[in-house]
Amino acid sequence: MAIDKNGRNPKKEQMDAHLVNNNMTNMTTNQGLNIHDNNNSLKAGKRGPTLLEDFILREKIFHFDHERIPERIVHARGSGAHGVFQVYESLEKYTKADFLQNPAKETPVFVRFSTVAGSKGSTDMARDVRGFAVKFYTDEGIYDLVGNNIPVFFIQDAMNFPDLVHAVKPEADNEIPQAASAHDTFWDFVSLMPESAHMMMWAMSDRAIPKNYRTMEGFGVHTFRLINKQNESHFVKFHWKPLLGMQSVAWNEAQKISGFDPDFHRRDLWENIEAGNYPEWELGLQIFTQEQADSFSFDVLDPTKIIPEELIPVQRVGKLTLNRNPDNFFAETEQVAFHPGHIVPGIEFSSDPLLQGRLFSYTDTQLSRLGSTNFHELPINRSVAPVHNNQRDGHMRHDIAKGKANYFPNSMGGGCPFHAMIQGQGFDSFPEETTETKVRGRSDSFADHFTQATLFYNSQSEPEKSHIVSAFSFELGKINLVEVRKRYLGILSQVNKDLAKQVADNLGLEVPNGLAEETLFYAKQNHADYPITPNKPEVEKSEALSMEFNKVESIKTKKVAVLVADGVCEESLEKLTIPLEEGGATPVLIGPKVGSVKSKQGNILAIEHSFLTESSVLYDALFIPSGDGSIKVLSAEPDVFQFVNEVYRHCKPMAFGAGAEEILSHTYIKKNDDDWGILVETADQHLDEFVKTVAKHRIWARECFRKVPA
Ligand code: HDE
Repeated sequence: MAIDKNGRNPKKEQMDAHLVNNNMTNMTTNQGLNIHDNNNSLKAGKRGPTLLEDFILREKIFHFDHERIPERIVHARGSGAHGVFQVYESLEKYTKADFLQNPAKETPVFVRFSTVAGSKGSTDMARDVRGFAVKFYTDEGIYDLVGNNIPVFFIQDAMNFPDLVHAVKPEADNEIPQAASAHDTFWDFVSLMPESAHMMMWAMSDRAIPKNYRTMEGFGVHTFRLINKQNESHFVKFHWKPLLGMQSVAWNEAQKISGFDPDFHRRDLWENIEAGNYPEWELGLQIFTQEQADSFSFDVLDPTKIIPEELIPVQRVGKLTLNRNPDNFFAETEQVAFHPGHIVPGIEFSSDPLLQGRLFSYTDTQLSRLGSTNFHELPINRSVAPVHNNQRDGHMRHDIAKGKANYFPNSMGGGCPFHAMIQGQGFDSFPEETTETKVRGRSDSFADHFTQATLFYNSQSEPEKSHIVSAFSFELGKINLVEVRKRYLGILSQVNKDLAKQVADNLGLEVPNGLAEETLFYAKQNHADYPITPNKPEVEKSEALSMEFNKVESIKTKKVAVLVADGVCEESLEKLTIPLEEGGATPVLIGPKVGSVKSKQGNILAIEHSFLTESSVLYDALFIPSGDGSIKVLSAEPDVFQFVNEVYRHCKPMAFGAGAEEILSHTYIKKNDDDWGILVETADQHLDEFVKTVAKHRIWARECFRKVPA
């Protein structure tokens, strides 16, 4: 049932059975009746009133009136794609999960990426956590790994989730702001919840403004269990490692992308899959034993904690490739229903109290969203493993169950469907011992809220640290309540004094002496002895936490803006466009208007984009080739100066053909200030370095807040 050696994909075949092709067909009603006039309603005379009898009009409008379904309560904005997963080597030592046994087996998957706070139509580029939800259509049923691009979470117990979401969503009285955490209710909440400190460090880092979905990591967040055939259990943390490495944008850039192209991530995913640049991730596992878990300074059941990779290395065990766009957004990306409780034998939950609460929420929410308990019958949600049970009826039932016996046990149906007969063939829960007393409360092993927040901050490169300072300063600067700003500075003071000081300076405040009384008041409700003496961490620094220290240098799929006008020199142009294309990047010609430009050599070059439709923020790098005529036109174009200033400010590489550097004199860039990443062709300097510089992604060291306008 997995993808066979001839490439037959059972999930695709199952879904193809539902495809509707309107090619060369008559228009009909939903009852199959041919329609010959789809423009005019039935009236009493051409100028008379419309007749109620017009069932064709009524059916059309009735259907239209009900086209919308409620959006997801969180993660409403998203994009999905189909693909495959393959394990590199059998993982039988750890798990009996069938799809993790055989490297020859390709399992179909559907992945949906999302932002969390915004509505369905909100911008992709919000500062936010990204959802990374993977549905595996395995031969043993559906397995959903419903993760995020950040390995920890804001809260420790599911009980706080509705409060967190209420606080981050637009405010209750005026529904402002959309897809943004920079507002009073959110910071009020997190300033009273010190357990969110670690997550807030990640959320204020560049991880929360990924350049695209293809270049972000994914995490299962909670600790799960792997169970092998011998019923031995190991704990596991799931990771997705993008093969293109991690890339993010600058915050100033993110804000502008939201205006120029709010569908930036959606478009990127779609276009790259269409172009055959299939996004790839490796599945990483941190596998550890109960004894190891017991020895850590933190609790592995606490979802605000990571396991540093220095402690338990990530083993890369398989590959996920996204290779097919959906046929229909609504039918697939909107109707797909994930659930962390969709598991297969060999994978199990831990007692993480956040995970335990999720196990209720995800099926429940589908009732509001998809309207029926039969959501599993929708083509995108259907298992490729056969489904047989006595669950019946309900809204929109599709399957037609034969026979009278809809109960168990029965003899009238021959006892069918019967229990899986062989021991271990059906799903068995791991027999974890539980001897505890029922209690509503929180473990004191969850009370160390700052050690890992500090670890995260200390593990960043200098530019990454400065982005975190800016993000806290921006968000806290946007809120109205000075008391909340002060309260949050109290939290930052526990994470890193230097960080707190820099943010306080930007807000015109002093760093308070410890946590605010209100923060302590709420924290004491969970831990009477709060604040506790923190445990000594196993590591003081973890390079795996920094995007900068984990860069993959590549120009693959990068887009380079090439500014040209009439008179551009083709020779100069090709010096860079050819090596860029050879390396898998896309140079895009942008001119004063769409249509064409005439080169110095007299050829017509097609121009699909103009300064009017494009912006530097949609590109990874800039190249301005030589050509006197072209340079003259570009030097009189304010949009070009803006373009160059922005490319500089956002730390992107730029190259100028001989003579083209004249344009710099119209910008805020001081030529000799810093030539790192600015390549200018001269008699003895070539542009050979450009491809390598683009591969480096950004030259963050060039960052110069407020010195160059953008
Ligand atoms: Fe979710 N979450 N969540 N969540 N979540 C939903 O399910 C919920 C949490 C995540 O692309 C909802 O079908 C609770 C952590 C993703 O369709 C809902 C709690 C993580 C997606 C829900 C959490 C996630 C969702 C909304 C705390 C990372 C999008 C619509 C107890 C590990 C899936 C839906 C998609 C969606 C509940 C916390 C990831 C309401 C109660 C932690 C990627 O059921």
